[in-house]
Amino acid sequence: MERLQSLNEQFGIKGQLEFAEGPGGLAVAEIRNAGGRATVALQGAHVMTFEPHGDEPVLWLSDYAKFAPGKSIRGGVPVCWPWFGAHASDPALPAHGYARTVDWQPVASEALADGRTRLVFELIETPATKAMCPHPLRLRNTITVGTTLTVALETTNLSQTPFRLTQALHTYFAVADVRRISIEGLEDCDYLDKVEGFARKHQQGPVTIAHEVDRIYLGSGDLLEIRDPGMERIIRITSSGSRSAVVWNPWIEKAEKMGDFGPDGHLGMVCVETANAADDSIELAPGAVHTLSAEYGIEYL
Ligand code: TA6
Repeated sequence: MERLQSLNEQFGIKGQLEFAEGPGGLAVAEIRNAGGRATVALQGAHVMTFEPHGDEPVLWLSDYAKFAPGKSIRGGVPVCWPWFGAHASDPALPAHGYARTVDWQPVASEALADGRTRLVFELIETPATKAMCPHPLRLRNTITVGTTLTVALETTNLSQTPFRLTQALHTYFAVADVRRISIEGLEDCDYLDKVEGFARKHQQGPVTIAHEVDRIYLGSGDLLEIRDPGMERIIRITSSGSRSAVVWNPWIEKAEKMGDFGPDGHLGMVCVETANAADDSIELAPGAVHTLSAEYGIEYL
């Protein structure tokens, strides 16, 4: 692929960052350094894998994920933008927007002094994306890899009129057995329960999973933790630019219907999504910039 050669000449970092052909022929950026390693598909600027050096993967990536142009990848860190969930007025538009299924362009790379590797992508607007969202916007995704992974989504309103944005880092985390984990940090938050028609409820204690869970938590803080006794670790999620968090596990029936989880795939994953959703939508003034970011790290129990 000539494109890969050109990308490596422009943004490659010897021994740290290389562009290559990935699964399904998708172009990927392979990042590795003393702290950890990650693989990022250029489609969707989609972090597919991340593991700190010598540790188990932090992100879950389905063994049955479909890697094809225009198809969202089941796992990793899908970018939901410029809307989260169903489009507010046009049901024909794709759920979770289009950012995760279109091509992005690397625009900068850097070997940081602290040993981490940084790669910046910008979404490539096309007539198809402009047809779905005519409002002039710029979207960048800055990915920083070391012993932790940081994903920072920066939206700039390029027009003279305000834009209302909803979005999420729809992150899939690898767990030993979802039935044994607990998610801490959402205690006493209200949430909208999508499984029960978006009924508004109140979270008592840590979140546990024993059936389909699909909840938008409101007023969430900037530190959430997934306590996983099976892997004897805590996954720490430190966020900024977000006051809402989504917790999702499709459970058995819905996972089977989706077709890219595989047998019992739902048991090894949980989505804890850093979002601007529901009441937490963002009104972007003309020229304004909003950054939604999350840092993922682990601590052993
Ligand atoms: O974030 C949870 C959710 O909105 C669920 O309702 C489910 O639709 C999930 O996202 C996955 O959506 P996808 O379009 O990636 O299959």
